[in-house]
Amino acid sequence: TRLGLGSYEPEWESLDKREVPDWWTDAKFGIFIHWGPYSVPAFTKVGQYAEWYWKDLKSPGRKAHEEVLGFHNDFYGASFTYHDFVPKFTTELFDPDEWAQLFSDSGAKYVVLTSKHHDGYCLWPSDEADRSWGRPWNSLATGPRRDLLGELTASVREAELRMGIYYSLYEWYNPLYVSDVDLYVEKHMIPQFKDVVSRYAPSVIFSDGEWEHSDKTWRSEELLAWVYNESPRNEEIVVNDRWGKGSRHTHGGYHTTEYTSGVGETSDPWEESRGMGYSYGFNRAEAIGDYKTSREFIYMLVDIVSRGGNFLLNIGPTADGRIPVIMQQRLMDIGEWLDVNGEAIYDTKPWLVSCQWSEGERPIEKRGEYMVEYDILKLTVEPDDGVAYKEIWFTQKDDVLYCIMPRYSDGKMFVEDLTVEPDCQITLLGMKEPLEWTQADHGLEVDLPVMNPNSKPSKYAWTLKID
Ligand code: FUL
Repeated sequence: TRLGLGSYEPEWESLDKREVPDWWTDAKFGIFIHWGPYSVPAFTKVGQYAEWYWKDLKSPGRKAHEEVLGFHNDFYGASFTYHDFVPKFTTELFDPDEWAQLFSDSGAKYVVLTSKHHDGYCLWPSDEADRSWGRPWNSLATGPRRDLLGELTASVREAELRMGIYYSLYEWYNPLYVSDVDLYVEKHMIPQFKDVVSRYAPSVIFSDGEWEHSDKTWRSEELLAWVYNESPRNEEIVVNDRWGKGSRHTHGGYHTTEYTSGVGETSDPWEESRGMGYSYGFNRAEAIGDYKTSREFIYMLVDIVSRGGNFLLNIGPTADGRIPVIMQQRLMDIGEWLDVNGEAIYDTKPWLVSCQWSEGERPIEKRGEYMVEYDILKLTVEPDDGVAYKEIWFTQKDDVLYCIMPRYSDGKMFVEDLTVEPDCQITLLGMKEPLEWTQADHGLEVDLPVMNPNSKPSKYAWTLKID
């Protein structure tokens, strides 16, 4: 059902026939970046998303309104506007090559940067932004005085990763949007979108902010036909499913889940995105306890991949252009793990089941407005406290089955209900010697070498390769 290049009609019936290119489903792990003037105040305590600062400030009735307003007035003063943050968005320490190196070291295969979030501020020199806002509203003319998107795109490609953009369809306070959405789409959004896609030729478009209007209002079919038929990287370009009110999961490309771990997701392909704490934009009010650990991110990645998804892990750089060291550390740990175990992640497909449970059903924890999370750590390191825990996640590639184990039990590992060919070879990724194994009636028993923690081939999780 894959149509040829250049042959899509501006209608969902035609557009929805396009399959998500394989490179993306094979890549499994990407880095999301939320960065903009909101990285200056970088604040919310009762809210979740610090990149919503402007909206929280202006909207009585939003959960974080009182808090953000109070903080803003006390610290910056009531006459300080959101626009006044822009000169403080200085990015002087931004080194795109260093960032790209870090992303490459993390094992990620693609990067997605906010070209423009809901505040309308552009990280590239967008004429449309300046015109419709009636003031310079881009990072080359103000604040950083740099084409942040262009610089990062070049470095990311140099590091041989794919580069993508996040693009918000709506802009909270754009004068055109607020007064006449059709005019906004015609005069501002469509030419601006085509400009950013033509200039930087992204491999991924993460569209967002679609929920206030229908796909007809956004003219999404027309945009996507252009993307698929005519945009510079149209052969490999991947888009998500945020193109019109109520049409997620129905139209466009891959399905986006957000702070849900993709729980219950069955449709293929899909991608979970989330920050390292509770926010996408950097939140200075978060402390160490708000951040997930490296162990948790590695388990999340494995868990998502075992269910056929991709993981787009978000970082929030600071206004002066740093990636907070704690975020760097998480990324380095994931990369170290993938160095040894990546074979069981990249280019794999889900197996017959995603995991083997010790007992019971997967418990789900609900938290906050958006989040559906299960406490992946509790489930896996406390085998004796009576709750169900994941013993093994599965992935497969060609004729190889990978069993990824969050706990390393010296001596024996048992894979329930698994029958293998008598001549199969079983190894532990990162070690050369094949392992001894026995086929029992009710499953496969593998002898795991007794090792002290420092000589194990990786930390946090280990992979049996059954070939
Ligand atoms: C949401 C946005 O409103 C958030 O700020 C964030 O960008 C997330 C990825 O998408 O819908």
